[in-house]
Amino acid sequence: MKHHEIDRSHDISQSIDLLHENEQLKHQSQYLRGTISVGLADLITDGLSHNDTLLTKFHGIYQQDDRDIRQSRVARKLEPDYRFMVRLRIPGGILSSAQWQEIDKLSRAYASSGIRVTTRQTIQLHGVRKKYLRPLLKRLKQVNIDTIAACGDDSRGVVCGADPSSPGIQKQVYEKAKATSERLIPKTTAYKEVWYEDQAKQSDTQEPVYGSLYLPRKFKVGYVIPPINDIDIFAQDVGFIAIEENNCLVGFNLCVGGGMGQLDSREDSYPRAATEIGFLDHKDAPFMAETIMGIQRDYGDRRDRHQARFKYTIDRIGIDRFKEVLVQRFGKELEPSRPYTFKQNNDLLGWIETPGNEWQVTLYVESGRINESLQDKLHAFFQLFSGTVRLTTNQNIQLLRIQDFERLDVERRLTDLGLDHLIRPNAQQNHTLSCVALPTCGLAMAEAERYTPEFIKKFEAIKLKFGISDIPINLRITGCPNGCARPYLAEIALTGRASGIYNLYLGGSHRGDRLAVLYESNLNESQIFEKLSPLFEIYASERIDGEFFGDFIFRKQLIGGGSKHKYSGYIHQEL
Ligand code: SRM
Ligand code: SF4
Repeated sequence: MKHHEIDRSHDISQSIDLLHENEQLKHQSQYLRGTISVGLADLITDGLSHNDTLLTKFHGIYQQDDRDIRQSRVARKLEPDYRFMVRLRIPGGILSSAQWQEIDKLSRAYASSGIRVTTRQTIQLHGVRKKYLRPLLKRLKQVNIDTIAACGDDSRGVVCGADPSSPGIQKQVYEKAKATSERLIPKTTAYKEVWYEDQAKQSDTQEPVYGSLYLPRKFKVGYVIPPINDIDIFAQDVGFIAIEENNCLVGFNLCVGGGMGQLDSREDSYPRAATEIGFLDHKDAPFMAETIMGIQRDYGDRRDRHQARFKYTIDRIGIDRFKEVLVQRFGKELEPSRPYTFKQNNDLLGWIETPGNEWQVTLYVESGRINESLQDKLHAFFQLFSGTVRLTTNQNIQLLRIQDFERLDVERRLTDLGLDHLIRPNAQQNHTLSCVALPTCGLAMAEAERYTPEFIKKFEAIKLKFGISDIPINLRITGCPNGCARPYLAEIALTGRASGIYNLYLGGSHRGDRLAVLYESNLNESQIFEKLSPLFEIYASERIDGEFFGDFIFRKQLIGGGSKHKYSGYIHQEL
């Protein structure tokens, strides 16, 4: 086999009828067309048919309804208040100022609740009416943005970390992330047909890599540049850790099989930290990502969607067998992993000078939510900003490539607009993430984004009581166990179980290299603080200088064994 050929020898040979119904739907969808166009033309309902809502996910579009008013609409015998969430594809989170300004304009014209920066460094526009979907996507196209594969059983937005101290390496790694995204996105012409009404000639082989069944489940790829593990590399299905030598990018350490989502109700469902399996030349990274995606395509579970993520495939076939298949398909062995160090998994804050007399500054955005008033201020700011924008996987915005002579001017404008406080959030805010949850997320069991400001205030008050308020603690809150804010890598995490009730996880690290462990289930707010207070008290008096909370309770073995995941030690020890 030639090095870059795709081996389809393990193509699905099982009878389609035996597979999960979503597999049958994909197979019959004519490469993701379904009847979406017919549904868009049907103005009697604001929604799409059930099957089409599954297919639009592959196009980056989710049908949702406002859960705050769901019951009252049912009582009035009205259909749910259907609206769509549109997730953009922005590999590596990089946007020009002009692109930002257009997204800002479009969100005002077509969406209902501002802009949301996601934990995979892209933007979601919520509350888009069905009739506005096409106009929105056509306008996005004009600024070279699409939404293909932002959701669905395919390779999702490829994320990319940042290292401002080394812009050359950062640029190279970003180019890899972009190339990987282009390589892994579905090639069906259905997207153009449905959204741009462009009747491009259908090629004979619509999906040379995916085939008609696409992947068994979502698949996530990320690139990171040590020492900043901002993207949480160990949460990715496939992770590339940049290795530089003498200021040159030489290659990547490869991690496989990370994933956060779990079902509390199933013992065989668990978060998994990716396993580091070796080193590869930087040129091979996009092909490696495609090769691994091919293995998941062919070996992933297509009957049970709860066992279909790549992490379960790896655990089922075994890491050694996986490596054998990988080497066979990749065409060469991996080299042993090379040394690197992670220092943190949150964003670098404040003004940072980058080589070449340029600056970057990070604007903290609470839970990634850009509400109307913040959006207005940013609108005014961006009209005079010509640099580059980077969305971060910690839901923040970084302004990049600010020339030395522009810095004071940018700083003054941020201050005049009342945005300077975003440059200096308090340490706890910058270490807190939460997911969207209610009212839009159909899977939310408890509040997250809307609850976070109130929770942080009380959390900080308890920290103050024990004299540890100046020590940031990685805190993550999600409205359900799916883990969209990567809670199982936090020092303290709450995952929603029911309204006001959360599971409490403890013991992740500040570097994102150790999984947290379930400490207690089904706690309300006061029970959460009752559990945390004695731990904060011991931490305050017994910690070693500079020791973070997660490391402390891990060292002291204060965390129980309630978690389903098999490993709670460090994933990566410095080589
Ligand atoms: Fe997520 C499903 C929001 C990052 C694991 N996620 C959802 C849905 C689409 C709910 C649904 O299926 O109906 C949520 C839409 C809510 C809404 O109203 O907007 C949703 N996920 C998000 C975002 C917006 C959270 C945020 O606050 O930023 C993130 C968008 C990322 C993006 O731009 O692509 C988001 N989701 C993640 C991450 C974090 C990551 O990838 O780094 C994870 C954990 C990593 C992983 O995939 O294992 C994650 N989301 C899930 C899962 C669990 C998957 C699993 O393996 O079990 C679901 C549920 C599912 O797929 O069935 C889910
Ligand atoms: Fe929704 Fe759960 Fe993801 Fe939060 S973690 S956005 S509640 S699916």
